[in-house]
Amino acid sequence: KFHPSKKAAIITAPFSGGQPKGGVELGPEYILNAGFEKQISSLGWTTQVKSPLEGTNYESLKTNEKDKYGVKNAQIVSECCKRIHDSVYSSLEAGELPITIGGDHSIGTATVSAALEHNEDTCVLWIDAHADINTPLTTESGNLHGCPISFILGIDKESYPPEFSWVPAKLKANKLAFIGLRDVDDGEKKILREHKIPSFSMYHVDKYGIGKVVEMALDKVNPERKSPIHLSYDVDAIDPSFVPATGTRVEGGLSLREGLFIAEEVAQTGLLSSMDIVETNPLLAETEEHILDTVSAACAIGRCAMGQTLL
Ligand code: EXY
Ligand code: MN
Ligand code: MN
Ligand code: MN
Repeated sequence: KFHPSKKAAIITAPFSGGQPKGGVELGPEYILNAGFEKQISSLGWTTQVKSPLEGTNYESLKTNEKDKYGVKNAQIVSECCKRIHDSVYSSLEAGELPITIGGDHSIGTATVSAALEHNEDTCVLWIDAHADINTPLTTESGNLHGCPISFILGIDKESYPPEFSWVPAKLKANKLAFIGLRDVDDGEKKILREHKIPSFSMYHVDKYGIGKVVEMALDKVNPERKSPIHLSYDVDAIDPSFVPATGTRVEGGLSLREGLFIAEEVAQTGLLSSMDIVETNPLLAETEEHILDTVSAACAIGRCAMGQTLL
C-alpha cells in the first residue's frame, strides 16, 4: 500500500548519551559495514545513508551526573534528538521510509515525534524487553534511554528538563503497543496501567504465541489496518543468547524467529512508514561470534521489516 516508489533512507544515530555504557555509538558503523544498505537495496529499495550527527562530538560531553531534574545528559540527548528528528521528518516529507540505526533508544524521542508530526495518525509498535516509559519523576537510573516514550506521550510534563520542551507530545496512549516486555520498573507498570497502554510481555508471547500477539497488538493500535506504523525495535527484545551484544540484556526473551516474525508481519501490513533499530553495542561482546550474531540479527530485523520473505 505505502511506498510504491520504494525509497528508503538509512539514518545513522551513533549516540550513547542515553545510557552510561560506551560502544552503542558504534552500532551504525558495524551494521553498515555488515552490508545493510546493500541488503535493503537488494529488496528493491533505492537507498541513501544520512548522517545527521556527522561533525558533532556529543560523545565527548557525556557525564554520569544527574541534573536537578533527576536525569543525565539532557542537553546532549536533546540536541542529538533534534538533529535526528529533523532528518527523519525531512525523509518522511520526501516520501522516503526512514530506518534509523542506533545508538541507544533515547533517539526514539526523535524518530517517533517526527513520525507523528508527519502523520498524526501514526501508530507505534515498541519492541523491547523494557517499556522505556519512565518520567524524570519515576526513573531511578536517570538514563534517558529509559524515558523516550513518556516524552512523546507528554506524561508528567512539569517534570521535564527544559531541554525537552521542543518535543511535540503528539502520541496518544491508544496508538502505542509493546511486545517483548520482561523488565519493567514499578513506576512504569503504574503508568502502563493508568494509561491503559496495550502491553504484551513474554508471558503473553508464551501464552498466545507470537502470531496471535502481533495480531492483538495491531488490533489495539490499528484496528482498521489503515494507519501508518512506526516500528521501534530495540534488539534487546530478542533473547541474549541470540543478541548478546547489547547494554541491558534480560534473560527469557523472544527467540530470533519470533523477533523476526514481528518485523515480517509488520511488512505484510504494507503500512510500515518508519523504523528504528537500536541498542546494538559491539563493545559489550565477549567474542567475535557475539558481535556477528548481534549485528546479523539487527540487519535481519531491518530486512524482514522491509519485505524480505522466506519463500
Ligand atoms: N527501566 C530501566 C531504566 O529506566 O533505567 C532500564 C531501561 C533500559 C532501557 C533499554 C533501552 O531499552
Ligand atoms: Mn529500548
Ligand atoms: Mn530495551
Ligand atoms: Mn529503574
